Amino acid sequence: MRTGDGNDPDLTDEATYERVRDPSRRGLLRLSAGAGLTAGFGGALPAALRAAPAAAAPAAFSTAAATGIVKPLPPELFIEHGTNAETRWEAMRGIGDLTPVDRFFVRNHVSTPLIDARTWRLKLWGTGLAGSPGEDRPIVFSYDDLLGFPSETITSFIECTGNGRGFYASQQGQEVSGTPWRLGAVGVARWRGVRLSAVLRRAGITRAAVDIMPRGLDADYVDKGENLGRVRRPLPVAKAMKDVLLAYEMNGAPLPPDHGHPVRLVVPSWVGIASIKWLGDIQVSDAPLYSPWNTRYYRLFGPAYPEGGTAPLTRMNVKSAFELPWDGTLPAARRHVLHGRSWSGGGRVRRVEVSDDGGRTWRPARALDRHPNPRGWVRWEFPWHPRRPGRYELLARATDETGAAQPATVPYNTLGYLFGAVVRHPVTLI
Ligand SMILES: Nc1nc2c(c(=O)[nH]1)N[C@H]1C(S)=C(S)[C@@H](COP(=O)(O)O)O[C@H]1N2
Ligand SMILES: [Mo]
Repeated sequence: MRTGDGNDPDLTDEATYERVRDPSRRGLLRLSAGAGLTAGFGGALPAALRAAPAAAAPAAFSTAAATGIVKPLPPELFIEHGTNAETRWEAMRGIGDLTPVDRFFVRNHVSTPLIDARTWRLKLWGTGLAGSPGEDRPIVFSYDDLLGFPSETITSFIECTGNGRGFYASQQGQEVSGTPWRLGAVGVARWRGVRLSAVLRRAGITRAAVDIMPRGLDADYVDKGENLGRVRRPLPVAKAMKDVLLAYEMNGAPLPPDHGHPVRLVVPSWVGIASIKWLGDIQVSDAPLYSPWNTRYYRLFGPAYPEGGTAPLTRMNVKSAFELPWDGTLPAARRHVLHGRSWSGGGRVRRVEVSDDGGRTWRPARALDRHPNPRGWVRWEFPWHPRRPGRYELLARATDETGAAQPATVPYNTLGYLFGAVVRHPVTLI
């Protein structure tokens, strides 16, 4: 198989990936003007569509809640956005390194399916496996088969590519389509499961394999009347063989329904869409693969980007959040210790600074984690003694080990991905 060494391109390197795989550059695929530019996300789905019985679905569906999410979404922990739920950052105050399941964000294109692990099967097929098994005669693994592999545990964030999207409008005055998250579409969990590479090897992956396409068992995703099929997104073999997990546990318990029960992919540091939930099958191919999730979505379109869009997005960018209510109040004339977290798909966060004067002056925050996990986040604190009551904007900016930092503004893209600019967090002292 390709591992990215020798003459094989290392597709986990963004620059290489862009050069080798950009469909618009290769002329393999041309996006019609309307296709990528106006597409929205599940947040805009009408209620009738969200609650529709899933005729083509392989499993039972929860339609109890309007969101299609199974777990409780108490308003002190979550902000609901259509079929999605965002973590309130103040709910992370006093919480350890891991985001508990009761407050971990949920990003669902449709409803959470309820799948029985006892009858569940993972099917691998395609031209990148020895003997090129077709979809009709795949290599099959049961849940117990996966439990029989050596297990591995990693702590990694999963973050929606659109996390922070709402700030394109509120800070930059730019209209973008999709769920207007603030910064709560991210969580860190301890994931236990089986290395995807081990399962791909057992299934007979060949040296000719270049892409895999994991696909979920949730219902078909319908975007403005157009059925795009089940959620699936190609992943280069180099990343698939590197550090991807087939996870069956989250924070020490079986994966909960909303987070992919019985088995999901965890693709560390990459855009959340790569971490396919309710995994049903994986196509392994000796030719590049395409789906709407690496062509019309999850690429950057806009005047600052190449005609036809960038290559499919891979790593997440650097972000920071305060563990404070949004636009809340704090008692005036007191010393406060502000808390927050910063993270990056580029690796360890090396430095965090805070400003309370609109970014004119910055002072360093104090890291609470001595050896931050490159795939997780660093927790930090910042003593703050504001002199006057009134309205403030708190700014935090981080720099990761590659030197990537958070700018004051970011270029517009139509779908509002990767908002990595410094967020201006309002707070009033009374
Ligand atoms: N099958 C399936 N997998 C999926 C999705 C989905 O809707 N269906 N959403 C993706 C997106 S966009 C994100 S950000 C993450 C969210 O994971 P979480 O809901 O466990 O937080 O799951 C990804 N995997
Ligand atoms: Mo996402």
